[in-house]
This record gives sequence, structure tokens and C-alpha cells, in this order.
Amino acid sequence: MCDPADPKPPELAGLDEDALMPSGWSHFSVGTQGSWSARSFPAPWLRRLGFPLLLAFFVLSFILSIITLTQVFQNQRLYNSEQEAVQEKLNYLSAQLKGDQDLRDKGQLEASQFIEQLNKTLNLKINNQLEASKFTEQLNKTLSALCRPCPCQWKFYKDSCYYFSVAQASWETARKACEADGTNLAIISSSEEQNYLKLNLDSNRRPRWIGLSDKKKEGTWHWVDETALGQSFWNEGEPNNAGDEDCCELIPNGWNDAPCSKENYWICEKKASPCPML
Ligand SMILES: [Ca+2]
Ligand SMILES: [Ca+2]
Repeated sequence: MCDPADPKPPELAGLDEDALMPSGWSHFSVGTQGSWSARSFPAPWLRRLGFPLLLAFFVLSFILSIITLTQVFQNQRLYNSEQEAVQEKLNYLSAQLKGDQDLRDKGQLEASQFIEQLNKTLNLKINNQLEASKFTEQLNKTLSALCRPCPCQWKFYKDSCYYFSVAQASWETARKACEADGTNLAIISSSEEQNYLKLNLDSNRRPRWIGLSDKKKEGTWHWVDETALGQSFWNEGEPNNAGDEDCCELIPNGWNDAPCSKENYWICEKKASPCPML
């Protein structure tokens, strides 16, 4: 194929080989038989295939460029599509956040209105309570003014009511008269009570029966409620049981034992009714 001994064509005979070399080609020779030399490069078959190869190269490059551009375009479309999806998601989340904020604002507004209404209700109740307290206070004052801890014609002292009879009777009759009113003959349990009753004797200072006697056992004095005598206010020299005296009468100077059949005024006693503010 590349025989360096091939003769030149007749038309090239006489021309220098260097003149026949394409521009840029140069000689080289290894000087051995059967080896390649600069004169045979490029090979003719290569020169024959050069243009088709070049054309194929350009066509292939063009196709690869088209494929690459198509891929880039598809990637761009995919990127744009994903970007739009992300944007839509962001818009959706923003709308949701705005909706949640609106709900929170509405809830806070309703809570504020509820608290305001609650305060108004509480203030109204407080005012009502104040009005009720004032009304109760005024009512107590009125009741106090109207309250009568003791019935008419009875006298009130501390927590007791006393009736000073306008009639006279024996001690036993006087006792029954008091019991008929649900009371007893007076039982004196303190010096204050003794002084109060003594000062309320009538202007004639007439004696009055009280609920003390030794009828059951001479010398042993008991009150009408069966309690034994404790503190006593006997007048000097009393009780002397002169002529069988078993019943006690209140006199200006204290107590005296007198005959139970004696006609005397008497004093009944009962517990007073409670009154407000008293
Ligand atoms: Ca006696
Ligand atoms: Ca006496």
C-alpha cells in the first residue's frame, strides 16, 4: 500500500518531492524496509475517509447538542414547574397563617368582651350586696326600734323580763299565776338583779313574793326551779321563821321569810326575747 519505491506518475516526473508535499507535511524516514515513512502519511484510505468522518463528527456533535439543549430545556421546565409548586405552597401556607391569625384575633376579642361583661356583672353584684347590706342595717335599726323583748306591762333588765303584779295573793297562788303565763316567781342570782328589783318596788315600798321557800324542809331554801340557794340577800336577823315562815319576800332592806299564806304582791320573771342590735 505504501511502497516508497512506487514510481511517480508521469505528469509528476521531474518534480521535486518536496514540491509535491502538502503544506505542513514534512519528511521523515526510518530507513528500514517495510516501515512507515513521512511520505505515506496520511494514508490514502484515511484521506478518503476524512470528509465523511468530519461530516459524521459534525452531525454527531449537532445531534448531541440538540439532545443536550432538549435536556436543558426539559430541566428548566421541570425547575420552573417545581418553583411554581413551591410558590403555590408558600401562598397556601401564608393564607393559612393569616387565617389562623384572624382566628386568634377574633378569639382574643371575644375573650376581652367576655371579661368586660364579667367585670360588669361582678360590679353589679357587689353593688347589689352593698345595697343589701345597707338595707339589712336599716332593717335591723327599724326592728331594734320596734322590737319589744318583753310583753307590755313587763319590765326589761339585761336578759330578763319582770312582771310586778298589781294584785295580792298567797305565795302559792302567786307562783301558779306566774306559771300560768309560762314563767316563774323571780329568781335572784346576782347583786345587780337584787338592786334592780329592790329599786323597782312601788313607792309604798310594799313587799313582793319571790320564788324562794323552805316549805319542803325547814331551813333549807330552794328556788322554784329546784336549785339550791347560793348567794343570798337576807335582811338583818332573817330568816327567823317567826311563827312558821317558809316563803321569801323582797323588802326594801333585803329578804324576809314570811308566812306563805300572807297576801302579797309578787314578781314574775322570764327570759327576754332576743332583738337585733340589742
Ligand atoms: Ca321557814
Ligand atoms: Ca322572817
